[in-house]
Amino acid sequence: MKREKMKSVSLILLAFGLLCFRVNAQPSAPSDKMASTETVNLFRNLIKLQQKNKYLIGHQDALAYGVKWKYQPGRSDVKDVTGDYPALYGWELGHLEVGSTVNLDSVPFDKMRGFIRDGYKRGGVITISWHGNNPMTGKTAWDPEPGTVTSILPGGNKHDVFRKQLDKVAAFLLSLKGARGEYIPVLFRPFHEHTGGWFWWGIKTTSDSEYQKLFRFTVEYLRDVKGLHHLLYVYNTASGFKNREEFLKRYPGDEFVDVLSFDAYQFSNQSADFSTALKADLGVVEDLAIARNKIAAVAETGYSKIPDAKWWTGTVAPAFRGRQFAFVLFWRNAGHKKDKTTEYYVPYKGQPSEIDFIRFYNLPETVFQKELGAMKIYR
Ligand code: BMA
Repeated sequence: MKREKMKSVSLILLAFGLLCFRVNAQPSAPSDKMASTETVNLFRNLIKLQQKNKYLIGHQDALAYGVKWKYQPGRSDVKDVTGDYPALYGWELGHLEVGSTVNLDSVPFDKMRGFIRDGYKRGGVITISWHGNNPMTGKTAWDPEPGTVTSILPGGNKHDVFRKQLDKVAAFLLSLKGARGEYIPVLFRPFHEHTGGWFWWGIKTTSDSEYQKLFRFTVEYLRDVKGLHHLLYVYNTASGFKNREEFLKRYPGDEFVDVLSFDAYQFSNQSADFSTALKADLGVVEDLAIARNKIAAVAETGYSKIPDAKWWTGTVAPAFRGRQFAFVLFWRNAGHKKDKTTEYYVPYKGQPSEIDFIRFYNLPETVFQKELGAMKIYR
């Protein structure tokens, strides 16, 4: 062998060795050591996706309704505008825990199960949140009554109530199956925006250690008692944390979490400020996710009614560019609501930001259904 050739062969061997060492030193695996094959594959493929600086685009309740329509088979506002479905579908369990057949936004759970199967069949990813009623007072999730979390943890006088609620959540999640009888993996996102004070699990009423106990209890109950192994657990703060320490203040630990995320909404017309803040928050989460071998994500975002015609490529895309994170979920297109307010977070046909959303769709880093389907994320 010539000297030059020997040199390049040994360089290749060295690179291969280093690669093996990296993989062995930090294997990417979900927190649940018994996670199903599809769940393990989803976890690994989302890590790979974020390493390529690409991210899935998601929409809450995408297949159930949009602005001025409800329950039209196959329809989605994202599809009306781009010709493609979102890659990630967000669904919500609130009121399942009290035995209701429809969720807090009137989506029947039977229909939801069908939509989840439809999205999964196309190769889409499913994420589920839970605005559960306060188990102590029976009021809504937005009832920050002191003592709630203590009362539902083991030893508390509402612990049995909470366990029964988790049984209902487990039963629904266990009813999500694909064509081969396999469980449909779910990015489960309970007790979200916990650094805000508006929910019963939030900072106003729940200490850091109570929050950690609640999260750990929930994971252990679903995983070890109910035997669910198709969940990836999402840790989800509100926005505006200053640094890693603040973001991790209530973190239950790597053994209980797969996704590090936050929620951030734009409320004023200061799009540039929002973009800067979003970029900063995501930077903190990205660093932590890389260091801990976790998935990073923006679990909810949006600018209701999108009054800024260039919001997608002017505000969102620049905040996300070059960051390693796997997905972003835009909140629901409720349209005109019973309480007389209007909310929607992706454009419908004719909405002023429609053209810009198509530009956003065409960016190399955004992944919608067609591109995701070709990736075979569960294999
Ligand atoms: C909020 C609003 C509410 C909804 C809740 C739970 O942000 O969209 O209308 O009930 O989320 O989905």
